[in-house]
Amino acid sequence: MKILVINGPNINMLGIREKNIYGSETYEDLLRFCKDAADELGVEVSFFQSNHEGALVDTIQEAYGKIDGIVINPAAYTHTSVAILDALKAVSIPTVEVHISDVPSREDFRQISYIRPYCIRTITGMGFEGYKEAMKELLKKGCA
Ligand code: CA2
Repeated sequence: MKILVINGPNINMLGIREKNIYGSETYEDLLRFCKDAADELGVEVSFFQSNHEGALVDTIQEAYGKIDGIVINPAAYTHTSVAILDALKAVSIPTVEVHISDVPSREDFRQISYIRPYCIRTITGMGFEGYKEAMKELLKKGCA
């Protein structure tokens, strides 16, 4: 029952700027929130954040055979990265896509998600709570 929470570029800057969009809590607050949620749900959780597309791909590949479910917020790479989609397909680990902000109500360029077709669910606009919801979804589907 192991879940890996992956966050993409600039998520480590949460709480510093654009508080009106992403809230005032920091990346460390997000980690604490996810750890508490995982404890409550009885799952093991690990974390990875990077600003580099290749590092995200490497981490997804390394999860093969070790991780039961992935919660991923690829941040800006959501809207550009075929490489992250291909990595998820390659490892075939059940995955939920999460976005802190309400992406559907934002700019046109954010409306494409390359990973969405692969993911079992996409959660947007729930803030940190979306990560807990994603873990619950993986549990519900018997993935983790
Ligand atoms: O809503 C989300 O979670 C996003 O994945 C966040 C990304 C954005 O590119 C996606 O379209 C939606 C941005 C990550 C955080 O960006 C920050 C920018 C300034 C200050 C703090 C964080």
